[in-house]
Amino acid sequence: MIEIRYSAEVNKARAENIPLVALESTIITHGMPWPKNLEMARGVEQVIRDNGAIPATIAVIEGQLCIGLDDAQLEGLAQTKGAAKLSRADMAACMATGGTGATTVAATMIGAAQAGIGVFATGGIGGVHRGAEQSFDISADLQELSRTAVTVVAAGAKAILDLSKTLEVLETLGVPVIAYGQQAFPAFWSATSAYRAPLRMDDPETIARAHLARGALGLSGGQLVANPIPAEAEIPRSEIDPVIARALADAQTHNIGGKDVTPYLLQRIYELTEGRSLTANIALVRNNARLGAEIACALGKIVT
Ligand code: PSU
Ligand code: MN
Repeated sequence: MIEIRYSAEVNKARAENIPLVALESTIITHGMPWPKNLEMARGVEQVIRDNGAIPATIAVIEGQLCIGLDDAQLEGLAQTKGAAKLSRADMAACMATGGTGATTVAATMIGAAQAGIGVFATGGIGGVHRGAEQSFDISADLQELSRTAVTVVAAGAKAILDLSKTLEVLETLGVPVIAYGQQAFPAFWSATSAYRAPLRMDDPETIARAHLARGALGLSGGQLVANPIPAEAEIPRSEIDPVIARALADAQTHNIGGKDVTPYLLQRIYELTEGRSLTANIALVRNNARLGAEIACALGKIVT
């Protein structure tokens, strides 16, 4: 029988009506190197607890969809080499075959929705890759945002993507893109980009109300909250742009394709910045976790 397994901490939160925030696991297995990935995962969970909510890191472990991981599971996953990267297309297959895999933004949204969790915090979403007019490489995260009613807090889309095309596709799909506290759409390692976000909100309560208003209108799909990286952690665009260009060129030289593109680019940028991209990445995920917890708490107050 295929079933959902809740961690003890998540079960307790469900029983006591404490707000939950979902977290993805691909960022742990494919987004950051060991052992920083484990340190990040533990730290981000703690940020959520410190802000009045309970974290639910989502993954498929030996065929079970796990909503919330205990510390041993978190450590095990962080050390697993070759864990599958699961999106909408492969999550059910992984469960059916008893496999172990980490959930991307798309798959984490599906897991969160199944568990009745309305808010999810991560680093950056997948999007439209540069050169997509040739490669057709568009992340399934974008479609998921248009289908599954979860509010996703991210630091915009990674600057390795084509931000303009990513915003266009989100608009086509009817996904609200809400910049937090500013008008510019943030670009992951940098707080701003050349693009305006279509919407702006300045407090968690408004975001929570907008989430509920979508439900009241019967709209499928979630919201993307684009929360800029804190100023002190930012890598200026003038510094990160040439690094991104170099990483993209290397990906082409080595013929990297499909699911491997995003992990390859993140690893290459990590090497080229001598670890600075990782420090910034951790700072922005923590910042998103805090906002995610605030939105979850605001949602809890309105609903109960
Ligand atoms: N952001 C990060 N690190 C990551 C990812 C995003 O800082 O590892 C992952 C997320 O899980 C996201 C996925 O859903 O990359 C997108 O992959 P793709 O482009 O193959 O859809
Ligand atoms: Mn892709």
